[in-house]
Amino acid sequence: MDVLEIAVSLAQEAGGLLRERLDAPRDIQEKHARDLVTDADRASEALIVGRLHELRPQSSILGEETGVTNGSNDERWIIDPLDGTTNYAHRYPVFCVSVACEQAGQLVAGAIYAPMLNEIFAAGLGRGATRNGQPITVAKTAEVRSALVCTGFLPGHGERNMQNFVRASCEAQAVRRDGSAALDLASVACGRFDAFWEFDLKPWDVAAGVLIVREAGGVVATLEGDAWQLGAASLLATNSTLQQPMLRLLRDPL
Ligand code: 2AM
Ligand code: CA
Repeated sequence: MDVLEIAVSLAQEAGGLLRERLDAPRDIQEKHARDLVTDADRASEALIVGRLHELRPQSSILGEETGVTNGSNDERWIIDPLDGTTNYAHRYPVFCVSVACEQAGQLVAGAIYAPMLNEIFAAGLGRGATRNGQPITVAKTAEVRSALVCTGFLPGHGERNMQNFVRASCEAQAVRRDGSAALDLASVACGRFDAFWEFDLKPWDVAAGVLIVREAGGVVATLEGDAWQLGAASLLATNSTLQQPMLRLLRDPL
């Protein structure tokens, strides 16, 4: 299996586990105020990490729940075993597994699986992006007033994004706040959303989604308009045409 096939297979297997456990009684804890973790997050990560130890024993791993596992080569897997944990805890079916592979510091493969939507998004560097095996591209929307845009709020740090949320609500066709950054990026990649932005996301929230957006013809930048890189403090993903209009909108005073 190549790295893209591995990413897809791990995301699907872990997503199946999340789906199976969704209706069972769950153990839900707060890592920090309003930042949840469930037994399903941990089981999903254990499954993925175990498989990677078998399939890619020399690689490093960065997982949301287990942190860093150092390997001996320049390959690193970046995993969110359950993106959208708050949704999952409430049985709102918008959540996913995100698996990305980086080689020599470059994202080369990414997969996002949303089990309740039965959607697998995938991309390989230079190989395009797909949804359920079919090629996808970003939307052609050219004006903010025709755009469906999406954002998110980090638990406990919502104020920082409130003005942006108000501006976009006044100017765009509509704004969504769906609670899974990885799936929000996948939705930009397949043209459901025209733009997505958020502050302070972690590498595991976005690594796979950024590659999928880029391979679908979209553009990812920071909210300052700079080149985005893993660990950046903000992220704006658009269909490219809307990048400058969205940057202006999110900067302009009300
Ligand atoms: P999670 O469900 O994996 O925690 C919500 O807008 C997005 O923010 C989700 O992708 C969510 O991912 C993420 N998120 C929640 N808490 C976070 C934290 N403490 N740091 C970074 N991202 C977080
Ligand atoms: Ca998570």
